[in-house]
Amino acid sequence: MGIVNVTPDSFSDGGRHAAAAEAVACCDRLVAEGAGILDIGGESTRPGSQPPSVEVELARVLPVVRHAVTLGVPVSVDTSQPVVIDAVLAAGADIVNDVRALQLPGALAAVAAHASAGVCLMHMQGEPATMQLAPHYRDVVDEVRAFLAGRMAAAQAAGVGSTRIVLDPGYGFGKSQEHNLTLFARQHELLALGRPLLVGWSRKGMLGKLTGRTVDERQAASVGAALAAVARGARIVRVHDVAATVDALKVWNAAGLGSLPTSQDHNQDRRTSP
Ligand code: 8Y7
Repeated sequence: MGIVNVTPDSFSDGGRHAAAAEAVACCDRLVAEGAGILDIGGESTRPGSQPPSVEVELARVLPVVRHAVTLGVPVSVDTSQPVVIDAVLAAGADIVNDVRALQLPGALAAVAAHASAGVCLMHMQGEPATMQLAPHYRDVVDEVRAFLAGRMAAAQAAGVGSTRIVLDPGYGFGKSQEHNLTLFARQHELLALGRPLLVGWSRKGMLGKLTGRTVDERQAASVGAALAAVARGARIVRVHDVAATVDALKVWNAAGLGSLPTSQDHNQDRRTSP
């Protein structure tokens, strides 16, 4: 899954049009590099950020979605807003990637109304503006698993069948370095929920903490994290550096490491798996 950001620094129309043109070019480039899914986002959810208005978010993403749906890969939109969900699915987007796991009023119904739409339900503690101030868990893996189970049940109750759902532990979203690493070490436990895992480590702060690299220097760390995430059962990796990640996964698969792990495989010794 290749990341396409449409978040101009400038709120002027000029900034918005420039950002849309850049995002359209980014879609083309990521598909050429081998992305299997595009993830288009108009809300920065980096720690400390405030959400834009729904109107601004929609004006950012809709023109990019209209282009992306012509490229022959599934299109995901990173949003929490029911109005945006409804508009992008009507425009032909395939997946809603919601860091708030469809908790905003009307979000479940908006996804349920489009029978073929998929959804990624992600765990986050708190909200982006404040989530990194004091993250706290009794047991991070148990709490993330219980949250995702609850959101999956809510989605199913609203009419979103389980085969439409993928789950995401939400690395970096209301989690300390220790929380992230504990969750990563035990990521395979989330496979017990019975749905594919989507994982995003690309260029995130914890890779900076591990390597001492600035955000622009984290490509190698991000590729390493993507492979490690796949080794721990991730089926979809959300990345900026698509070409490098695709190359790494080709080698991974050629080495026979590519078979899709199940929770049962992970409960056995991995070395004895066929
Ligand atoms: C994730 C995400 C971001 C993630 C899913 C960033 C929108 C922060 N991270 N969505 N979005 N999972 N599903 O650094 O980990 O890319 S934004």
